[in-house]
Amino acid sequence: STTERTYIMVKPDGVQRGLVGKIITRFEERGYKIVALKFVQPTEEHLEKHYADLRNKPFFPGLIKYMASGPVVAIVFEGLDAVKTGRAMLGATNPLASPIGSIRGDFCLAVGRNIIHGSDSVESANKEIALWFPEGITEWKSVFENWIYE
Ligand code: DAT
Ligand code: MG
Repeated sequence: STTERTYIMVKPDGVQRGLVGKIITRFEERGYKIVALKFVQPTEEHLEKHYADLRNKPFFPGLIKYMASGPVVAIVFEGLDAVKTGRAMLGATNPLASPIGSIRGDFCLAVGRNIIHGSDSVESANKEIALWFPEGITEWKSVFENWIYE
């Protein structure tokens, strides 16, 4: 549906490297609409909730440390097929396996410094949006809607 939502986050390395604008631009240019956005320094406790499914992985402690190492940009994008298309726009988890033209395929090299997060299913998107935006999102109507959708 055209109101599907995904949780996208520019990770600390993406912020430090000044890639926030480029990343947001890609989603805006594709036709996705921002419905929530904030700049935050996440706590380790909050990130452990975000990555709860990975808690038993050997890379989990390093992942939490990296993700807490600086501020992130938390964003909710809304639009047709936002979750699946968002994942395609990110590329693969490992940047070296990501197609040229994808965000990870164009801007990074190491799996542990892959600059961006994107929800992997509608169910996890809903969980992640509730975790990062307990205050809720802001619905609005874009004047371009009839030019982006039939
Ligand atoms: P994704 O971010 O593509 O959804 P994921 O949810 O499986 O991938 O893992 C979350 C993050 O954890 C990923 O972006 C980078 C890190 N990670 C995943 N697999 C890893 C590995 N084998 N070694 C180091 N870090 C890894
Ligand atoms: Mg994931």
